[in-house]
Amino acid sequence: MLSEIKAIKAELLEISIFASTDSILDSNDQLLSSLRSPGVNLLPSSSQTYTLDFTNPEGVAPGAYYLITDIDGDDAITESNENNNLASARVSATGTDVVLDWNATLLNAVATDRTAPPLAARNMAMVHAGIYATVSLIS
Ligand SMILES: [Ca+2]
Ligand SMILES: [Ca+2]
Ligand SMILES: [Ca+2]
Repeated sequence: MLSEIKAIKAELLEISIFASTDSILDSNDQLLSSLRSPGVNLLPSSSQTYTLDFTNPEGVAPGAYYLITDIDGDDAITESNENNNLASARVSATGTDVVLDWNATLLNAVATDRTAPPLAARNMAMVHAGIYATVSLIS
């Protein structure tokens, strides 16, 4: 992400991880963990691994979420490309199962699409009928 600049010698590099219902970082997303690493010294095309520990905060319900990593969110490092410092991956939160994941995906789709309540209710009923039929076949 930061390899496009010739070399990085930063006093402080900020890395943050957020939980989001979509792959877009916005003010509604829950900050899970962040760190400020002193003494970063990267050469072009080199990399460094950082570990951020977090537990599910109380505001994050079980289900599927996107983890979004934001590097240099406070813009302490000047780069030739400031628009490639985010990455996201969809994960299942601790304590979830496939039904909760499907339900979370459904709720995320409704929230992202801003589906009107009558249509959302119909869509959710259809998805849950499908979940019930699928789980019935498995068990
Ligand atoms: Ca978001
Ligand atoms: Ca920057
Ligand atoms: Ca960049």
